[in-house]
Amino acid sequence: MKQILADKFGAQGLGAGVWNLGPGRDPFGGPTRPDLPILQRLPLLAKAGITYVEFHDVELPFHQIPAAQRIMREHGLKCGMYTPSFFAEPIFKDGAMTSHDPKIRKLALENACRAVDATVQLGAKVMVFWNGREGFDFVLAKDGQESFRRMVDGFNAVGRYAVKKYGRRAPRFAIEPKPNEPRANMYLSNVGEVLYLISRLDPKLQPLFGLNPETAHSRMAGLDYLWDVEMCLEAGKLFHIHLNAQDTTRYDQDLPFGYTEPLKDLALCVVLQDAKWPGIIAFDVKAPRTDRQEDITDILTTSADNLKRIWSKALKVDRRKIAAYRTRGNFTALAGYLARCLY
Ligand SMILES: [Mn+2]
Repeated sequence: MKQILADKFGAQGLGAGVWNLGPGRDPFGGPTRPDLPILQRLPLLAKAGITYVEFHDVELPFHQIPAAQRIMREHGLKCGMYTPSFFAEPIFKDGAMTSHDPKIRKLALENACRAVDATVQLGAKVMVFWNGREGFDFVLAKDGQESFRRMVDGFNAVGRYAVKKYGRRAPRFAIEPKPNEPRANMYLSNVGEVLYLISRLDPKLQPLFGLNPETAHSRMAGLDYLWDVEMCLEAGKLFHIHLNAQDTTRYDQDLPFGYTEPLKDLALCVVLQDAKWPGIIAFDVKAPRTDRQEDITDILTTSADNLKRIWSKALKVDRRKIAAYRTRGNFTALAGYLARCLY
């Protein structure tokens, strides 16, 4: 499968996170499968056709990088991105960069800087920020204006650290918006909000910052994922993508790519092809609790297979026909044409 996909996507290959192959824990129940050690998940990812693996700092701490790299070399894996997790540790329960406590904000910055070092060490070009606990559950629990300025200060500080230490080797930073979960209301909840934040950063650092839009996160907010991606492209800020599927506005499901809205996924592939998207096509999916251990990579192979199929159908979509439907204002007919291309 890897060979077929490599032909399709040139040198880019597919990406996925080690967390995609978890033990099946959810907020209401414990694991349903063995909690496979992170390094043992790497061969499974490779076997499922993944080229670029992604890690949180808690999954691959700095001192374990050499061990991971040995296994990655053996299996032809590269690191697609690395991300600090400001959501797992109890100390960050009310946010990291936006915490009221300056000591916690300092700790957040230290974690972020260590993650920059790990990203460079792993040879990844992108570090993702998903600031999972930045936000509020109760109104007036935080001063929103002050919180926003703290994020500006925090991201500026990380950017300055990366440039000072690594110069042109500094990774690019992709902020991943999400509207809610775990907080009732999250800061940086959508693409527009992140673009605004970037516009407020130190102008010298702004080129380092972009986005990692995720299908499920846009859909949870009731927003259209394709428009979110188009906004990133228009701004020159599409630095990474996390593809999956989501069953309407509810908790984050991380379903296989292509499952719920294949027609929208076809349109997404058309846009990525026309934009000559040079980055990795990465999945952020979650092996469901009901899948057995021996079937744990079904979530990846199903996503990859759907992508492969939809991508090749998108290559055949006649762009001149789309232009003609647009000119004539025949939008329902356009929808019908896309359906014929798909089904
Ligand atoms: Mn994600």
